[in-house]
Amino acid sequence: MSANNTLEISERINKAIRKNSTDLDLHGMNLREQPVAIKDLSQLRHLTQLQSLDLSYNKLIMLPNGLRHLTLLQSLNLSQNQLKSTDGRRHFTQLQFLELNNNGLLKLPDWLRHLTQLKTLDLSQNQLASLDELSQLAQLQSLNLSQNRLYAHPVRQPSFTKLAQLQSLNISQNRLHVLPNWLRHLTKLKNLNLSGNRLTQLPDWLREHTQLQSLDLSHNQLTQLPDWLCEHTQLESLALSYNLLTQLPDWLHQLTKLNTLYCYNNPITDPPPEILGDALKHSFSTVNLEALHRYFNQLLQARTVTFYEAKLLIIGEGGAGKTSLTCKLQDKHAPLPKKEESTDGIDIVTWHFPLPPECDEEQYRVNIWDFGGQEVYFATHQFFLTRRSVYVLVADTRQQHTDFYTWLRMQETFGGDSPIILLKNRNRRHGSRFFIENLPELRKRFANLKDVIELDLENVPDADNWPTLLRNLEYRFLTLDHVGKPRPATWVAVREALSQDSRDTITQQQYLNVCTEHYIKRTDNALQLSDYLHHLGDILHFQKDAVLGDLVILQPTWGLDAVYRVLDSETIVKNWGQFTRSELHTLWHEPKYDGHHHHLLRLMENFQLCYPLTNQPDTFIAPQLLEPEVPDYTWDHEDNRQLRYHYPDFMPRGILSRAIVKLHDRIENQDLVWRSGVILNNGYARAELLELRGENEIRIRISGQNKRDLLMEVVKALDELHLGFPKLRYEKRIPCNCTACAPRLEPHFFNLKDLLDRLAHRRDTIECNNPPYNYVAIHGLIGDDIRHMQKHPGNPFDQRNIYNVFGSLYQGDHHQGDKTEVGDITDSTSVAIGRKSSADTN
Ligand SMILES: Nc1nc2c(ncn2[C@@H]2O[C@H](COP(=O)(O)OP(=O)(O)OP(=O)(O)O)[C@@H](O)[C@H]2O)c(=O)[nH]1
Ligand SMILES: [Mg+2]
Ligand SMILES: [Zn+2]
Repeated sequence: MSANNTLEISERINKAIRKNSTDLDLHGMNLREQPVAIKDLSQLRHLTQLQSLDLSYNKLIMLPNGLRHLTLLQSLNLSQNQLKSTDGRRHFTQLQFLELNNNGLLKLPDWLRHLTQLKTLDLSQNQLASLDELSQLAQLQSLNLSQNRLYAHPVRQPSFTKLAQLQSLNISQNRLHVLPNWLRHLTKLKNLNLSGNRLTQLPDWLREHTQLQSLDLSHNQLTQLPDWLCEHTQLESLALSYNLLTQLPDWLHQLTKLNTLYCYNNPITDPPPEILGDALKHSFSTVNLEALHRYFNQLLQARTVTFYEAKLLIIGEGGAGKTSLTCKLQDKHAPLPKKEESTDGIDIVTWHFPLPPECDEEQYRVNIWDFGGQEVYFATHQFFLTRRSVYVLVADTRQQHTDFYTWLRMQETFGGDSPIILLKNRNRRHGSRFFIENLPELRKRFANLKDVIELDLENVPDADNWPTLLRNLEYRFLTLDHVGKPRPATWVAVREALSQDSRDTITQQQYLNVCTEHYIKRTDNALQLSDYLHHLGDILHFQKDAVLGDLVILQPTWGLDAVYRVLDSETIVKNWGQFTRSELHTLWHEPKYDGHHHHLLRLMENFQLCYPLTNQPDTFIAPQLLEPEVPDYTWDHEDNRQLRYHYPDFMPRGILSRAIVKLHDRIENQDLVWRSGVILNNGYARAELLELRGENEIRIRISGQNKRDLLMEVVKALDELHLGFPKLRYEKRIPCNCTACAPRLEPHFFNLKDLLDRLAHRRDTIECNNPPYNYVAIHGLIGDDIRHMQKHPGNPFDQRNIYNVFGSLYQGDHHQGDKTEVGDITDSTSVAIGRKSSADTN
């Protein structure tokens, strides 16, 4: 230490003493000797107000003695000295910032243990191997251990469980081959510098460190990044330079906060160099993340995966064992449900089964819809009998009366070509065997009926046929048409995101946002996907509905439970289906329904389950629950118009109650309506609609003036309803008006289609079926119901006419006589109706 130096040191210290300073800077003063020998340094003890002291860049080998009096010291810089070891006990109890870097420390000073207020500690560039002294520093936020001799000792590891505040840790350049275990507990870390070690992989427990905002992995020997890193969505900066990576993984685009990415000096081939550009040329250049996202985006869109997901619908009479089957599919050892646990409405659960190894995915996801078997539900259930699904019809063998024909007709009507497995439950080996007498006939008639399996669900998993049932089910699922078809990979990402979402509902906008996040940016694509998921039973989204279109129901049971709750309500049943808005508030009292009552009501209206009374505010009727008894009413039998809808083999439930909902504002006095009939009144004419289940018919009579207008209104409503049953066979029948029939209450009825066929073949008359078998003029039967004749819509030069008769479209040319049915005009509802009724012939 030169004389000059000594002078300057004492001057600075004395000045600080005079001024009662809080700061003192003695850095780079060449302080070298044994501090006890420096008189001036011992003066430090008078600086009792000192809060900040800089002794860096000197040649101290021990701490100056005077320091121990500086009890208010908050910041102490001792970096760049030669404090090989540090002596004694010191009590810097207020110390918050301590720099001990670059001192050649072999061991941490013992007094570090007591620095309980310490927030920042720099220990870099020493020769430390052990860190035990740090384990009590509960306030520590930032710790620099760069350039030491740390190694991951397998046994002797400090416990850092108390370092809960630590946010920044630098352990770069320590020659670590693996990360030390003590890092595991530091899950609050935001900044972690691991660069310049010898890491070949990252430990799985680093997955928990999801708060990380910056992670420096540069200068290691990583060959690939672990996939779980995609969960570190807080990451803003990621340094990967100087490793052995060949690929940047596509999940990087999920790190939406990432703004700085280094990848210099890696043998990366994917993405190609064109995408990474400068980032491969200079160590200081970062990856252009926008370009990278675009690249991944395109890749994702081009990439397709196969979707393995479908709906299983379990139908059958009450108590047949539907829920039992559902339980056993999910867990073959599950106990059977109790008798009193009859299913309310519909339960939806998922079941997974493993896929063969050659498939893209590991598991097939089945959404099981377990339908309540009580009769009151049947009309409503129909809405959920979807196509492109697998069905199981469960029959209890002890009940001989299961009407297989009706069940199978219903399944065919609503399920399209979906396969159905018939499960004969409770088929005790030694009990009474039951046979389905007409099974061969049923099989012939119903192509959908694929397998018949006899089983005792009670004995599952030991029941003989249980493996057969599983095999059959799996086969049916794997051979569904839509399954295994490639879909954009983005769809899977969205489906995953939605199924992770625990909310019951989200808005359409929120749904679109989820899609955008997963690179489905166009609204039409997003809606196409929601339609698909709606079909799979994953979600409910009635896109086209004015009220419901904005709501994406992520948990279908959220909506279904609410709807069935109304139909099940004792009060509402007792009130013959009448209820008020305030009763709904009581029924839907849970917070999950808050703010959604209008949606749920709309859902019910959408399913044609209820209608509002026009003469009583906030009051509704669920027509399925109306009084069964026919009320007294008068009817004028003079000069009625009649039309009947006949269902030759199967009449679905609820057609009339749904027609009532559609036509509710015409109901006479808003009260002339009962479970199987209604009287409509438009001020000129009255219409009587009756549902005769025994006859498989809806019968319509009109009396009064301008009968045709009201008839057309009724026909329009019914035809629209039938559009929902593409496989339903029905015919429209019109009464004969011959002299023999006219006076009769039960005239002969012609099938409208036969009449039109005859006209098409230039036959203007038809023979009545009642004696004396009069010939009747067809134009007289339907003449004024030919609503309009128009030119062929597709070709203005085509002179042939289009007839619309009771909603059925025909085209014909009177001069040439070649009248053919219109089947290929696509864009009008009435044409579609014509096509439906033409299915009668098929
Ligand atoms: N002993 C015996 N009992 C059975 C068997 N299958 C079902 N059960 C019982 O029959 C009762 C009705 O079965 P569920 O599975 O609830 O019938 P479900 O078809 O779901 O009935 P709903 O939900 O009312 O339509 C329950 O108490 C079952 O435990 C069987 O194979 N053997
Ligand atoms: Mg059940
Ligand atoms: Zn007749």
